Amino acid sequence: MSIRKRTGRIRFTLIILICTIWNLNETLAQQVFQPENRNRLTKVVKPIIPGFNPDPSICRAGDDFYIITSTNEYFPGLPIYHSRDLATWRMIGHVMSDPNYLDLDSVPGSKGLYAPTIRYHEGIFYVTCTLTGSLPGKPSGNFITTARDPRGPWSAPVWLDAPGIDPSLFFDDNGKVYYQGNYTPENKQWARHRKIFLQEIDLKDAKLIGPRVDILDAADYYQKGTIDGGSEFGADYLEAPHIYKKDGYYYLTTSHGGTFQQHALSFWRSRHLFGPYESNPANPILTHRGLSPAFRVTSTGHGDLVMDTEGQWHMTFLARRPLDSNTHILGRETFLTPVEWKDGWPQLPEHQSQDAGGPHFGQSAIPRDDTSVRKLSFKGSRLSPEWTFIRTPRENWWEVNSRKDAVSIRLRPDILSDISQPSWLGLRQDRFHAQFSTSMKFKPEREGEEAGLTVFRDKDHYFKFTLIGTKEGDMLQLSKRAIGQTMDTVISRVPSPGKEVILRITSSGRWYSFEYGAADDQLKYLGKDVDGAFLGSPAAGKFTGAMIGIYATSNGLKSGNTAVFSDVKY
Ligand code: 6LW
Repeated sequence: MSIRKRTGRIRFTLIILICTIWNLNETLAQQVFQPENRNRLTKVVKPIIPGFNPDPSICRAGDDFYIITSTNEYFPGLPIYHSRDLATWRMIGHVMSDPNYLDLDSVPGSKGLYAPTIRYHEGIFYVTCTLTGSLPGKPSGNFITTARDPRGPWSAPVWLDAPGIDPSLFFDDNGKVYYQGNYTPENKQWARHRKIFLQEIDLKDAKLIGPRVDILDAADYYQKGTIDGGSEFGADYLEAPHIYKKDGYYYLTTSHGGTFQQHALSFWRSRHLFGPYESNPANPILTHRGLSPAFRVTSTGHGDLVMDTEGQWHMTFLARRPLDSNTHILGRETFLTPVEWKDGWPQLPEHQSQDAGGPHFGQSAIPRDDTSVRKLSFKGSRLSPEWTFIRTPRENWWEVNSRKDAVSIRLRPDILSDISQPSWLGLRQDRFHAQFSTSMKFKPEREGEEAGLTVFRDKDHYFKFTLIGTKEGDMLQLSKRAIGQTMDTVISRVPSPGKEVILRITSSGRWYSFEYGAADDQLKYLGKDVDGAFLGSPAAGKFTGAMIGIYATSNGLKSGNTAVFSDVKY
């Protein structure tokens, strides 16, 4: 190639390079702080409570902070997380852990317990929440429960004559207490039209009293280009109302746009509790709807404020960490941000709105949340609070064996793809790079008896990694169920490696690997880097997130067999 030609090519490449850098600068420049982007937390990447923990509500009792989140069809309901530094949070129990108080029988996936509110007042903790999707004649709707100690016992829920969802409480300094929630107006102007109402509540009798007053109507903002950001969905689903009092003003916050990409959070204020409420000119103060749906944190909204002992305010909120614009395996997680007050309005701290990084996670950029694996112990007679059931267990089909540091679960007819209560115990998948392993002792006594591990999103979306009795003998099998399938698809199977086997599941973003063997250092793959994006697809587990669990079933038949799981590490 002639020198002339080579210099020409080098000059050409240089020009391309300069243009690219120029463009890059441009895009980054665009992402550097712009006042109108003040409502973005583009620097926030880590949840304070990772994994399926949506609709967080927070309160303070002295130096102790407590957060509760919604749990839909899972039991126990409404986990309570405790912290003293707002950074490290530990699950200390649940608000709804008595099967007599929480009836989730036949509640469909993503129904059940919706967004709760926790408040602390004069030595008592109060929780309000909504139970949806109950069978006719069963308890459902809004309820209130109380406790002196957040670890429990919590009182039996008292069901309230209140419409809608997302109930909250406000303790006014005149000693009166007020209930606020959202509801669908009879004469709704569009399907997703909601209003916020306020009514006094008599806590002694747990009854709403006095007039029920509408204090906010989404119709005032529908397609008006204010809180909706010009999107037709922006004023949808006005929900998650909370009221606070500060400097003589009553502040009302709500979320709108729905809990996914259009999610947004706004504030209103009034000198009078029952309004009228004026809208914050900077609304919404938090939304990532203007960012790519593949941005590393999306769906920000559903917030609740708390003031710490130094008078600094903080807001917990939900958000999602997509793997790509259509894949949200971990579901809605709990985040926290400091909040500043300026000109009588809450706002996000400026430094949170400046962006130094690229728009989203490529596979390589998935954050290596804490990837350490710890041994989970089975001590005493009870399971530790993290272990979760699908719906309310109505019989003791599991048994903790402290001596063996193991748990045994009985095979029962119920299966994962039914709206029932299977012999399944799960933990929230709370990191993109997770590893769950166990030593399982199990031998099918006849065809159809099955036990092993699962990655479960809902009855239509799961992986099963199980030992199963088949016509061809006992098999170790990897299978999956995805939307539209009427039966599980077998991905791979091998003859059973024996009565006692180590099973291990490892995730790396959307890829899941399944290993088995006699010892940790002798494991073989039954499936390597199997695509699990279906677990995070829009169709999967609308309001929930992926759960990793141990499972046993007799697939519809009667059985007296059990499976024993020990040496569980996660
Ligand atoms: C929650 C409500 C919501 O009550 O979903 O989409 C419900 N928004 O705020 C369940 O998470």
